[in-house]
Amino acid sequence: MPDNPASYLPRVVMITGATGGFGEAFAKRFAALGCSLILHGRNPEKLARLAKKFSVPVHPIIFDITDKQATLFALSSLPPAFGQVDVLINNAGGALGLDKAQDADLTDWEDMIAMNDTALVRITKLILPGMIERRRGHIINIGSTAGNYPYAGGSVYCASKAFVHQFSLALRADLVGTKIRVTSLEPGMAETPFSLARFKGDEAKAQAVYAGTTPLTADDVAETAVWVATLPPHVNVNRMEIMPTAQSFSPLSVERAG
Ligand code: 8X3
Repeated sequence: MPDNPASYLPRVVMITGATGGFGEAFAKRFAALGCSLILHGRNPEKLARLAKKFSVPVHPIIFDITDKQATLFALSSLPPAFGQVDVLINNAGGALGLDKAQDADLTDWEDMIAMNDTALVRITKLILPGMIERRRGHIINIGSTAGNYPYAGGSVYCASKAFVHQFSLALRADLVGTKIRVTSLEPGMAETPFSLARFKGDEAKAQAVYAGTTPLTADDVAETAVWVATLPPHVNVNRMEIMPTAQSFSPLSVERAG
């Protein structure tokens, strides 16, 4: 057990979807701690712009997370200085559409499962062996309140995030005795490009989600990620659900005659 809290600090942090709202906030917070960063994104220019913001060592990795071969290649060719990932933040993914199941686009459903679940388990599977070998590592999976409380129009998005929640907990069960930590970090409403992506570029619809209220910021969520990742190594936050104070629960819906 390390006595010096400085030894709790992760040395290399890998963030998927780093050019998105949460991703960039995670990168800023962990860079402020002096961590080296592996930043994943799909857009090389955006990723290069992001990487330039930090004075810590950064290794950008560019691939489509739904592409298995590209993922395998990028993660098997990490330079030695970045090869020992201490914290993996599985952040890439998102929501596509808010239509009822009967009206939703099947391709959107398949794409959400591919990004939010298939890619997440694949990346986890590739990074985990090194962590186990070193007996050091923390996997932070970005879930959502949508994985805990279903809502109309959320069918596959909610289900994909419920998967993240349960996968994270089952992973914990498997990893007991390895020293590896797993956290399912489950934010509610947060103002990021999430809604713009969900509504496929419709600014008015995206802005309406956050109008007249105070949502979480990406930095609020990043602050909690840093907290769970810098706790003493014998402490594991299994799941952390966060909402803005202005958000809460709805009653169940009931169909009534007339
Ligand atoms: C984002 C939260 O409520 O928009 O994961 O689904 S919500």
